[in-house]
Amino acid sequence: KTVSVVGLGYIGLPTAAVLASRGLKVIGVDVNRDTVETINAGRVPIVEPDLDVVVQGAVATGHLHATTTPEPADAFLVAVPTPFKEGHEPDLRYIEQVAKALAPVLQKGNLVILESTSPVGATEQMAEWMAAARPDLSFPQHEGNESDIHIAHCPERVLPGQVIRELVENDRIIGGMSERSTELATALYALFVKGECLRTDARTAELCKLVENSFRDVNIAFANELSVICERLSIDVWQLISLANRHPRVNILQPGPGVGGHCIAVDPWFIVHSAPEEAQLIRTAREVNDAKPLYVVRRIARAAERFKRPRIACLGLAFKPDIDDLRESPALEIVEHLAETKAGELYVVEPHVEELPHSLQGYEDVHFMTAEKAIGSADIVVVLVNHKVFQKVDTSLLKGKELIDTRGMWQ
Ligand code: SAJ
Repeated sequence: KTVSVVGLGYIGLPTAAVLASRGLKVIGVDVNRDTVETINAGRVPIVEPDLDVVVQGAVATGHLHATTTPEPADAFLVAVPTPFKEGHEPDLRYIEQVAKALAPVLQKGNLVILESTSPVGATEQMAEWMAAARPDLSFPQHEGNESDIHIAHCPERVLPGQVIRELVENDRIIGGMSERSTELATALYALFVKGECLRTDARTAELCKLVENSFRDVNIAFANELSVICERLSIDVWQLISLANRHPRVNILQPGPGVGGHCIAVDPWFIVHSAPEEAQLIRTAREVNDAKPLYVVRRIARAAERFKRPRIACLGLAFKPDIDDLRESPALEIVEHLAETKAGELYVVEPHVEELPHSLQGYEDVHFMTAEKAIGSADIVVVLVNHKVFQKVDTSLLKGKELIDTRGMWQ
């Protein structure tokens, strides 16, 4: 059997490589020629632990090859981005492009799985785009219907940094547009998933993925709101949370400088967009989390008022601990803001990257350095990411410095 994985990014490439390592013939498709060439050379264009070894093996044994033009296959697995447009409206243009690009190579009996995190109704919409281009084939219309093409939504749920392990171990939601679609998709995932494959319909699967990330967003917003309340009341939020969490039914998450990444800060908006009147709490949580970086900036500015030429150490730029991913990072947003407003001399530390990101280059008073050097020379020390390497820093260096610890690392 041949499986084609369309979109070779953070989800598609690991999935393609794992399928290939199970002995299937895998055709990877991506519009980016560089990505395709890199993969065919047995290398990986993204940073993810263990991915390089799996891809290299899959290419070397001939089980995985990448191309920019779709080829016929038995099953297609679509993992392309679903960003949002102005006004938080979901942007399905990449799914539409894939649907139109795959339509010509579809054959009777094919299974098409949408893995991209999508608003409710996107899987049906994808089927409609394909059906419009292939009037000679029948597509599932409603539950239980027999059709030439089978379609399912099986949302990805892996945590960046743990992708290879979670791809295999996590349970999967399998939401077919028909019973037969669910059955065929379950059989495909059973080839490499050790977790349980849980069956449902496509719309429930779509909402389920959005709800998982919204659950986390709402809970982080609760923690972030507590941190702001505690600041007003001069109470240590970290102690408060650890005490409250000793209750058997309380489990408060950790406050931080805001919520980053491309999932948790995006997906709740898809729910808000589908049900704007009803999704009150989910919308407010997004607003609370989005407001946190500027709150931290104001707090740093207040501390800086005491110094004539404040020297500020900023520890961490990544969107969460122990990764090198700076995209949609609240830590980076905060430092960019401090640089733009000339808040002081900025000593920026990010041990997981080689140099300052573009957005911070060209400022006279922004310097890239090690944690020890930054803390040693600063008046104000701001913890933005609780990287493991920072926990090894000698905390006696902090003596006499003003500490703003957004992650509670040294509290
Ligand atoms: N964060 C906090 N406090 C916490 C936990 C997280 O401030 O207590 C912040 C992090 O620092 C980060 C952001 O939230 O900025 C998101 O980090 P995360 O580790 O919670 O999640 P992601 O975005 O890396 O991955 C999530 C996961 N979803 C859930 O845990 C419900 C992952 O399983 C999904 O596959 C992924 O989104 C996705 O692709 O949708």
